Amino acid sequence: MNSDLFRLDGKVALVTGASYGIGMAMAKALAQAGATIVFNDRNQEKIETALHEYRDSGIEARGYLFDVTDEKAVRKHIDKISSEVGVIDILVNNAGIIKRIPALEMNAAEFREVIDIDLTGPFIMSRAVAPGMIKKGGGKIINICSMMSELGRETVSAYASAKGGLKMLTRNLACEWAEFNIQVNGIGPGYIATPQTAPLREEGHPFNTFIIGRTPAARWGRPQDLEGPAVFLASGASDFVNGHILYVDGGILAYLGKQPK
Ligand code: NAP
Ligand code: GCO
Repeated sequence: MNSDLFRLDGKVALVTGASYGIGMAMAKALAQAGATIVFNDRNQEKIETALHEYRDSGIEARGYLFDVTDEKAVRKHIDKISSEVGVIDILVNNAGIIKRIPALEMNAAEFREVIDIDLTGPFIMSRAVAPGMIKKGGGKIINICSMMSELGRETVSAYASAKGGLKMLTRNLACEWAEFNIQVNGIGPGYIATPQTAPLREEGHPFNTFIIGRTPAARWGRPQDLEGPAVFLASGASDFVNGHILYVDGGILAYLGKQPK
């Protein structure tokens, strides 16, 4: 096997929402594999803080201020990145939000906001970077899906609808863009310890015990658990992988649940 199969030297990788959490962990891994890292956030202060953290890790990342749902701003910044850094070879659609509200209490505006960021945002981003990838002869798009791409649970109807849709957007774009040597795949993390899940991990929160019991690996995932899967799907090692969602869940989706003793 070619030992450079997992190397990303000379590649430009844009990871959305990578000022902390899962996005930053994946971005650091892509950088260690040789990629030049670009990321965005909606908050300049968070971008500045993240740049220091990347620099402390020996990574000269570039941060850009734009919202993934703002099509005009996205197109403007993709052009800006192309001229300032280079044409994007790897796009990781990581930016996302969740609203944990029972469906009977959620209003349409709250539902729409989650769909807009978690599903329409990845479409806008993918649509903006694809022309450059096509001109360049190919590229990699990685959509960050979820357990909720496959399973439901109370209070996350908008999020599950978005992440289920993101799974199918991944498959559809994979079908449309494979002829251009663009591989579109997904990563479906299990329950990962980040700011997004912090409310579920508070001391004594029943969900904490529940998730440990629903995870064969019997632990919360760490952002670092996603580093290898991200490098794999961003690299030449996955050139014949199209439309696949790689679940990184400690076995949750394989598990009916702890059997009674
Ligand atoms: P997080 O800690 O909440 O971080 C989300 C990131 O996305 C933040 O940097 C956030 O920036 C950014 N973002 C949100 N909306 C944005 C927008 N409209 N435009 C640009 N940036 C935006 O989340 P995480 O836990 O790292 O999760 C990252 C991704 O993995 C999400 O798509 C999430 O759904 C998915 N995921 C998470 C888990 C988990 O257990 N943590 C499991 C499966 C999937 P701001 O600070 O500006 O909001
Ligand atoms: C929740 C959690 C999950 C995780 C993740 C699981 O409230 O159920 O936030 O949705 O974020 O998506 O894969």
